[in-house]
Amino acid sequence: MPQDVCIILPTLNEELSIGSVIDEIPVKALHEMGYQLDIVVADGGSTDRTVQKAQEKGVRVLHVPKGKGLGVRTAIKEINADFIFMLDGDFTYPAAYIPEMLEVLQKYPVVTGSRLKGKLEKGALRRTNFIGNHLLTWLANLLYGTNISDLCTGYWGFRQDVIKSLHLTTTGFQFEAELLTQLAKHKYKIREIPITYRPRQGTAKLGRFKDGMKIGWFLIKHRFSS
Ligand SMILES: Nc1nc2c(ncn2[C@@H]2O[C@H](COP(=O)(O)OP(=O)(O)OP(=O)(O)O)[C@@H](O)[C@H]2O)c(=O)[nH]1
Ligand SMILES: [Mg+2]
Repeated sequence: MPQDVCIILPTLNEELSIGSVIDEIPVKALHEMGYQLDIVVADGGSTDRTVQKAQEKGVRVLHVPKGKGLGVRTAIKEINADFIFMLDGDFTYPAAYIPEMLEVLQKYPVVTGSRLKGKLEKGALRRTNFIGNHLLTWLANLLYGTNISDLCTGYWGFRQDVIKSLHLTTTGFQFEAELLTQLAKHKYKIREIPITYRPRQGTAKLGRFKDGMKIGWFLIKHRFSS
């Protein structure tokens, strides 16, 4: 029986990039591998032409509440697929790694694309984000006993039973940190593959310093509560 793969693309005003992200998904290769594919744009209320661009590409659009975490969580609840992927809609993460990530998911419950083990294209990660991500990753490993290299990556793949077993509550950019804390709590092993990270098209939604502090505080608070 063919297995299903769902790819969730969270978007907020990504009209410049969403079409290229969808075009880049290796549909043919995935079909040849025997997978059925569901591409879902989880749109948090774009006021530009993101939704129209996605519809023109013939993919499913879910209108989700604002906030990356809340948007992806809402999409996950509506999805039924053996393997669930999440990658940003700003063309920073090449979708070409999905077949390789699916191979990893045959053996591991979770796979991420690590930018810091891979290649950062010029201008892809600003110096402050680079340092902040290293600090937050170090803090996460220290507090949760994990051994990851890129906490804030936006490129994740899960077996359905795994993602649906996590207790996820965050609404915004702490979502990836919550994924890690929950995976660590359940002792799920995370496998990383090195990826190339590209500069984004369009404007960033992350409020750099403020969101970095919120992620750090989230990691600390959840380590010492219940
Ligand atoms: N559904 C939804 N998606 C969002 C929301 N905010 C941001 N996103 C999407 O989440 C992804 C990550 O947001 P970015 O602004 O790229 O954050 P970032 O990757 O940390 O920052 P950059 O390095 O500047 O790209 C992008 O695809 C956004 O369009 C939201 O409120 N709802
Ligand atoms: Mg981005």
